[in-house]
Amino acid sequence: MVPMPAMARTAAAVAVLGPLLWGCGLALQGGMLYPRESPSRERKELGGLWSFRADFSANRRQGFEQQWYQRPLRELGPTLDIPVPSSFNDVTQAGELRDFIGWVWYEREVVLPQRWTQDPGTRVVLRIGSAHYYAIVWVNGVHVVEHEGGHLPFEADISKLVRGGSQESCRVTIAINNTLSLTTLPPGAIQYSTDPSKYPKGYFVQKTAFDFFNYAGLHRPVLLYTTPTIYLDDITVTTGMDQDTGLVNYQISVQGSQHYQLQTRLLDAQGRVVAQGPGDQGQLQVPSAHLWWPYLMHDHPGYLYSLEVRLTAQAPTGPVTDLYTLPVGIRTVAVTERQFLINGKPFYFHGVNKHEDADIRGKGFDWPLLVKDFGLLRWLGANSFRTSHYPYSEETMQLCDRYGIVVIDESPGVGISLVESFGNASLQHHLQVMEELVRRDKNHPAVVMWSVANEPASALPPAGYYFKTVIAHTKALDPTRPVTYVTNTNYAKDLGAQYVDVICINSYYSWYHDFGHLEVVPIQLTSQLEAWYSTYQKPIIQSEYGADAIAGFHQDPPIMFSEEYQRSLLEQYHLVLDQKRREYVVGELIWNFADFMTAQSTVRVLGNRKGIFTRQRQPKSAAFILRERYWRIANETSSLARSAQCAGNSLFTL
Ligand code: BDP
Repeated sequence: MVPMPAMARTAAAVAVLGPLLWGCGLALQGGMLYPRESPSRERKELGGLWSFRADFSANRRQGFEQQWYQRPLRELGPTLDIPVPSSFNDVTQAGELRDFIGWVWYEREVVLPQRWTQDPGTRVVLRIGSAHYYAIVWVNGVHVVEHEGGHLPFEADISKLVRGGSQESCRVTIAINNTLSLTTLPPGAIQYSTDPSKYPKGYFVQKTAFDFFNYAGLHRPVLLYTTPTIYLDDITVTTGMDQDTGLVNYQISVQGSQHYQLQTRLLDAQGRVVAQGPGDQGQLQVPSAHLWWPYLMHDHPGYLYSLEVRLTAQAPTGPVTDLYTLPVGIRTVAVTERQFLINGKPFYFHGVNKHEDADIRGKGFDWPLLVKDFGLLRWLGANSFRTSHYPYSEETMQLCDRYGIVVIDESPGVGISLVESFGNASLQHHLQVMEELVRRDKNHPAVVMWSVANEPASALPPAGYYFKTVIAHTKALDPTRPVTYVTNTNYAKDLGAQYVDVICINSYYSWYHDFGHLEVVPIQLTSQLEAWYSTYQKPIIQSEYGADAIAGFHQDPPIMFSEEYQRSLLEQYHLVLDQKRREYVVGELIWNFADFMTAQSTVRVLGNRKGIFTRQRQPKSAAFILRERYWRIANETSSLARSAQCAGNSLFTL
């Protein structure tokens, strides 16, 4: 890295995150239940236009020096209207905002329902679905919470701040810094260039070792919700089967009092109570249970029960009731030496890797986009995806549960490439992120495996201890699911593979080397799969493979970047996968579902073009190849899929 002069170091200190919560210790306090409405809980979405200012000052500290959180932002200078949820990068015409590094400030006035401010029995919580990367939140100028990490929710109880006679509204201010450092997840580094003959004063850029644009902002819904002051804080559900009896184990935590009663009921999809039980924990038994099955594995995929939890207690203000309903899918997951089993049956992942990425909104959550993507997944016959390379929105996970789309749930551990990112600070943060991820997603039946990282430098000496620790920690948090990380390290040098349950391998034969030589794919892929399997005797997923294709570029015989080359490369992979899936390969996930934006470079033409759909979700030729393949594979294992396809794809209807 370029040596840093004093002036630049000041900028670095700011750009590389301001006030920090490093190493704030493990074992998270409290739950992170998705905010659902119920007779005892209300929600108020704070989506729409927020006031916004990027701090372009040289040291990026002007916002803190002038305390922008103390007064309305507009009183302290010009503001922009920026939509939430959205990345801020692509919604304006300003190139300097697209590539901005440092603190940006969001602000919004919120009108509060009178009861929220006057009823002492109401607890008001501010919840942020995701703010990338480091966020500090104030309400009416009072600091309420900070959070590190761009892909997981956090919240603050703001009851005390909004309560009181004349409060009709409150001002929410959120400062967000997108700077990535060697100990963030994903890691990055600020690189300073100080040669005045080449760069302007104070020039620095954000370096990263991952292949997607570092979009930033308030990416997911921000909302207020209420609970009573004695409330259901967390629910953990695990499920099993005994013959045809479904077992639903529940554990409930309550905050606000030691004295309360709990009653839990399980309702089927028709709303009939099928089991019930009292207390903080217990097991519900469901005779002749409907299992949660993946899409194309059963005629009713994604069957969900509803777990209704009712808390009653006596507060000083009077009797309290809190109600929360959690969707529950009854299913089991297991791994053998050669198989991945769901409900005891071999499951083959025929799916995709995705990104949260689209024109204009960047990584901002968007319902129309989500519905379109799920429609395309079902059209394709995809039964699964990996949340490459960070946790996706909670709403995405909910749709996976409902539609039976199986998920490999990946942490933001992507681009861990330097030895400095394997130190203790990184490790502690990685453990914390896994806690937050498991806490958020543990109850989703669709999630069948945790992925702690993508393509880390797993041959570096500290990687062995590092991944042993992260994987053991994840298993301790959730003993019910297998754990993996995705590797592209040579099988003989990979120091963490011994700790994973399933080997996930990425490879790009005849793309990043042997350019244009599709004939090398079968031999190279076969050698690699054989080497991995004979070394580890664990099931293998081809977790990435693919080729860039610019939609509309045609060359026959195929040439790189044409649609024909992408198709042909896929076909070469499929020759081998068709053999090995009868042995120990348990899945194949194409890279990538859709084209997506990356940092600019000579190897990226307006982003990564390995999508089988364009960024606007239109199919390239490869999509049709995969569709034919995925349905064929599904047909081999399920008579249902065959009949659905014959009957005009009635199963596709969303
Ligand atoms: C893989 C990475 C993925 C990249 C892909 C590519 O896991 O994030 O986008 O390569 O180069 O190694 O297209």
